[in-house]
Amino acid sequence: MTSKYNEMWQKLDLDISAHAGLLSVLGRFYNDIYLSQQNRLQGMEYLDFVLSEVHGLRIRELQEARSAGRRIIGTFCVFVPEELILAADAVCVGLCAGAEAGFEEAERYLPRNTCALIKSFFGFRLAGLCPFTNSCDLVIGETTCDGKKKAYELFNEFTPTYVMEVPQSKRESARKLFKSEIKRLVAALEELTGNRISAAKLAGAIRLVNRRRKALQRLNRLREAVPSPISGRDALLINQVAFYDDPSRFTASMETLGDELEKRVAEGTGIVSPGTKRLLLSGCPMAVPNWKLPFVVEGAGAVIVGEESCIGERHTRDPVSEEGDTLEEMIDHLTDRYLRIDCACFTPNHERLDHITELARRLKADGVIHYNLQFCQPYAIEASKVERKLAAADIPMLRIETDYSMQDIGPLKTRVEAFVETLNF
Ligand code: BJ8
Repeated sequence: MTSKYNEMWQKLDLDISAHAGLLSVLGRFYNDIYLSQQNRLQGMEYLDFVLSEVHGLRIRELQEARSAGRRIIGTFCVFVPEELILAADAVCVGLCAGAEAGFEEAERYLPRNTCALIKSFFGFRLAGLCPFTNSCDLVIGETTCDGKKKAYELFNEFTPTYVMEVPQSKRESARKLFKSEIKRLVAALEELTGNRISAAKLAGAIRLVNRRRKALQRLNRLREAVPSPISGRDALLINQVAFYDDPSRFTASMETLGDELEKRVAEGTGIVSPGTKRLLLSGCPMAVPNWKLPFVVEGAGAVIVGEESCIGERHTRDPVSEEGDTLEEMIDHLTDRYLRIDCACFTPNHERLDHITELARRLKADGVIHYNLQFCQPYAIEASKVERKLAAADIPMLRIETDYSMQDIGPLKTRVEAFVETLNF
């Protein structure tokens, strides 16, 4: 790939050869974690292709869209309503934040004890490793956790960054604030793109994003089957790619994959044997290419059947109401839908506890692994409540706190294996 896309990277002011090391490590991981799986769904070939061209064809598509006058907008959080970006005829891409890359550069600006996800998006940008970020005309950040909201101030020095205010509670006054923030974003997008967000455009964008949610919800529902028809690794990859692939093309591929999965479930075929322990992952998002924990968990002989996370259920769970004809009504629907997100940055956040329990039961999970990135306080503190809620429902939980490095892979394996072992009794 290196020589094929040299010129394209140069246009983005990037040196592709600086990326070669990271790409070859990723290629090796991908081979070990993904391509080595037996009995994989045929539809996963599309995902393999998209991932193999993540820094090639997809970037070319973005450049072509830019040349055609469309703006490219990057995001890091599921609070940013993608529907508005699409309605402004811009392209929305979720940016990489899942690898230990450029941390040395990032630590020149950020404290060492910053969550790996924040260090990663900073590091990718500063070390010149992310063609997605360099393709962006604007990044839309949000005031969720303190680390992110302060990091965006600095990030703005390198890439134009707009910050959307997300309230900390769900009171009526908070809803008003969030609705006004959605309107402020509408105005900012119209100014950036020169396109008006009309009711007709927004209705079309709502339908498009809902269709993708529906296709992903269908895949997630099919994972209720015993034995599980798809590995957690593959499901995570699907949820990760959903953020940066073209939404129409991706949705069509996921609908085909859903048909294949449905057939498998009807035949009673699984990716694992029926007695395999089923686990739900819950907690911090696993941004691409963070595949570490699923690799460890499934290597320990269990199967992941769901992700209570923003790269998973929280991203796809709630559709936006398609009722109403006016822009005002649609903005109300967007406000309500996005405020249903149960991120740990909210207080109180009872809904998340109920969702985890309900999800674990529906997926027939034998246990839950609560995943925490080191230095992420919202999820670390909320983990105590999650643990108590699950204990009351008689669902075992294991707390894992880690980062993106591979240094703790041995102890992680030992802890996960021991947890899976206890589920047999
Ligand atoms: S809606 S989970 S995507 S904020 S892991 S950076 S919280 S210190 S990512 Fe998130 Fe939006 Fe919430 Fe979802 Fe901070 Fe924690 Fe790091 Fe995090």
